[in-house]
Amino acid sequence: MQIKNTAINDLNSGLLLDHEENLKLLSKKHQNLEQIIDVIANYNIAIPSWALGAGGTRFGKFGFGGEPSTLEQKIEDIAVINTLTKSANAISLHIPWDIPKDPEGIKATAEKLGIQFDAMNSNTFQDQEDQEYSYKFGSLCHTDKSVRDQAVAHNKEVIDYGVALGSKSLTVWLADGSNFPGQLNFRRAFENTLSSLKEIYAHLPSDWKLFIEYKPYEPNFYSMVIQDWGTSHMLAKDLGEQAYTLVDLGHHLPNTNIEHIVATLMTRGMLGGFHFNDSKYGDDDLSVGVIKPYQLFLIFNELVFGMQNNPANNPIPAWMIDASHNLKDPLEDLIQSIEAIETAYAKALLIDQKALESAQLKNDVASAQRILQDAFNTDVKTILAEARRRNGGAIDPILAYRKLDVRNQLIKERGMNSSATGL
Ligand code: RM4
Ligand code: MN
Ligand code: MN
Repeated sequence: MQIKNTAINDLNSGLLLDHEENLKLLSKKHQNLEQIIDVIANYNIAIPSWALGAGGTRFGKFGFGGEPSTLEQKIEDIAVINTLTKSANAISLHIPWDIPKDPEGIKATAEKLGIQFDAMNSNTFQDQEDQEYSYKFGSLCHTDKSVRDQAVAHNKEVIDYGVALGSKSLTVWLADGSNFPGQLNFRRAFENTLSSLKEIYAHLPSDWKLFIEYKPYEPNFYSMVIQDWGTSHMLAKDLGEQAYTLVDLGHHLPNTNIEHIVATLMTRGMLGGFHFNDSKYGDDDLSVGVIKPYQLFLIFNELVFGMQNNPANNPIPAWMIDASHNLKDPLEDLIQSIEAIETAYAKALLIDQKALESAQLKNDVASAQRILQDAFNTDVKTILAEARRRNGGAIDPILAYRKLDVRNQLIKERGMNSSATGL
């Protein structure tokens, strides 16, 4: 299903008067409003190919109807999100969940719909039917060299798919670890992982980046080989200049100060990518901003500061939503996540950095807090709406999605029982 621009214009026209009034009020208050609208209008977040259908838990899965069952349909769904929000112009593929069997054809479909290929993701956390060795006891860290070789070969293959599609990065997330004390020799597992990663890194085209994602627990509950940002950073440093750490918001123990991690990585130019989601307990993969919007704002404060004060040349991170949808329509959920990310970003851009610096230098704690909270408490809905409108997107994307009856159209096209690949 494709949404026509005229349909969006029609829907916008009913909201335009109020919107313009709000915009006038806001521009009286904020001198740098134009600049902020511009940043948000140029901001894009990649959508993972595995987040367009129903996510499940180990207890079950409830379908939505009209889920995309092919890669082409997944790209079409992302194009729907992008047409409404103008902020999701890329797809991130997980191999082998989404193998581009005809890369040229897929590339052409994506191009036609204005979608690019973001980071490629390898999968050595599940066994596939045709696979010779099992990853039950790990992949890149495995005690058996044949298993490690198989996992390395898979990652190289994922890079090759990415090259054919025009992607520029590979994200490696490993489930490797142990469930029981004594099961794994930590140091041997680390060294095996490093040497496997070195082989993968050697296969990386010179204009590619390698992102190393960390996670403290799950699926292994006693130890994970890449448990934290420090381990990821050590591996990336040993690999070379094209390797970076990737922060997934759900991959921290409760109450971890993630904004501090972001700042520390950026001082060394080592923050390569970001996976957005929200959580109450662990890797819950809830829609972004539903539980801890203030934390997200504080993270964006560090990102904004890091990008504006960047002696270590941290590249602009690769942004991706890594959430799962058990209850909400995945497309509505992704639109809500995009709005939450852009809300935090716009609020962080409203922070009076000069005033904050002067409060910090004077150790004026109360003022520092007030400066942050003034920005956080500003309603930025109009900024987001204006950024979308200028790009031809919807003033209110969820409302437009519902008025255009997208889910029912998709069910008509694809049937009630079509289901998407993924977790
Ligand atoms: C992991 C991790 C990876 C994602 C998989 C599906 O917990 O977040 O980024 O690819 O889940
Ligand atoms: Mn992730
Ligand atoms: Mn995760």
